[in-house]
Amino acid sequence: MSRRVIQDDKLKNFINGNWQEPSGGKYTDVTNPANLETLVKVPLSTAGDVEAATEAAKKAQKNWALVPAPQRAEVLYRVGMIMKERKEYLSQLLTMENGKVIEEARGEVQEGIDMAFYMAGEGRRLFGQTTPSELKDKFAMSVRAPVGVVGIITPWNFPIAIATWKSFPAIVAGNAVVWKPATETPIMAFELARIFEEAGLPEGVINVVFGSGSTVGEAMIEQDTIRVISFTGSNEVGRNIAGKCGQRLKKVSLEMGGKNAVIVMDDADLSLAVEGILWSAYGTSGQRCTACSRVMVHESVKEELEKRLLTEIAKLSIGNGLDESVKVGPIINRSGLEKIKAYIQVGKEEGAKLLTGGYIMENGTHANGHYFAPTLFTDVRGDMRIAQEEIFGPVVSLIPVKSLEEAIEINNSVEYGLSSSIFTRDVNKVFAAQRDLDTGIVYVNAGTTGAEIHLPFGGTKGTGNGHRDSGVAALDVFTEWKAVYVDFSGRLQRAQIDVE
Ligand code: UN1
Repeated sequence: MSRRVIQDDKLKNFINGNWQEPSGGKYTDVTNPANLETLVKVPLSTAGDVEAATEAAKKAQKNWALVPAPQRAEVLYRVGMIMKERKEYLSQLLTMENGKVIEEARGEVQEGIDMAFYMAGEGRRLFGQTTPSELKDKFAMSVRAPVGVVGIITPWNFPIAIATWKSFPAIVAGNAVVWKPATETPIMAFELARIFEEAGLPEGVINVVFGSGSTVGEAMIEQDTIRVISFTGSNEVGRNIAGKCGQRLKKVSLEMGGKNAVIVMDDADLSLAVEGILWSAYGTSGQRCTACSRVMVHESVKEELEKRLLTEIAKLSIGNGLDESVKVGPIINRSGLEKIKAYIQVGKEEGAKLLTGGYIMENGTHANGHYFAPTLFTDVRGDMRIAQEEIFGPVVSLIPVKSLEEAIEINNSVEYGLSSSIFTRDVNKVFAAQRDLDTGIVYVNAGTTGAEIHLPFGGTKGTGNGHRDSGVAALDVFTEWKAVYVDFSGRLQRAQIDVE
């Protein structure tokens, strides 16, 4: 399986349709977090490589923008078809480089396939508006124009899905792309670039430059030709990008995580709530921006929920995600593990009660990978750090509450606003919650994960800066609105003046 990805054991950049070594000749290892095996080497590219990619994109974009959008879309249909044919192959590689269990890897690849077909459909829409002019014999409309060259920076936790959320709308709208994938998970980027190549995307329309944020990411910001940066990753890096892009009047779209909560009311179907919490908190080992990390539980069902969660957590099998029976895979790397461990200490010091987990798994086969035991704290207060900060691991804090109002207030008290959920059978509570929960995504009687690609993905406050990935809203990031007025009166008509 891994042989096919190896180009002399080293991945190459994809610039102007050519597979190229990084100009500085530097590489770093890509490690399977489940067993610490080296999979391949990934380039650590230079600013010069970014410049070459940007030049190629600039040249290619001029012609690409002139290809009718329905034809641009056909490339995406072909990309979707190839991804579908290769779904199992891609999923296994994804599990190897990222660690997520194979069932979830298949789900992520499917998310990319869905995005291909959805955005291909946009090739025959890309709707603008026509509207009456205030003057006689004059026509008015708005159209979406490509921005030009766009930069995308994608994370390791959804290395193929998020890449499709950003690159597909950019491409169908007539842009060319410079893409920096996360160095932890470059294999999905390599595979997707190959698929674009096979699907017949003209050279230079997508360019992949592997490397660090501090070199490749910064160089992308420096390039004046790159007019948009679309980034998913940490809040700290996102703020840095936003500041620098702001100075350069560069459009920037950010998605930077969450501190997502499930609310369990006293009338909830508790079995369903337990399933929803388990799936959205411990699935992907908690390494989703949308992962559930807080549960506001009505005090009257708190003990019962604790008991049921503990029973189910004890049944979770933890290990290499290629094994179909495994439910929880590894953490991406050592520093991820250490960060989670540090938060356990913080939680204990703050007075939270640790019910289970809380440790790095270092015995038996777990010693060969980066595994963290699924963890449950209870008697947590909404203002504790473990209930406020993003941990990005399999750690849940149960926060007892007396009412829906209190739960909503605690939900909204964090810096982030990505996803939230409520389990209740009361329709009044459902509608009040969907109105008052200050997050970009709200679920009713489901966990906090599992957004579908044809709806907007993103959030409020520290989660982003007002833009959305996926859905039709993604087109707003990668297009400029152009207002077009056609005067067919044959004389000079002055708006606001020559009106009767
Ligand atoms: C992410 O973690 O950044 O809604 C993406 C979900 C997935 C995407 C998560 N469809 O959980």
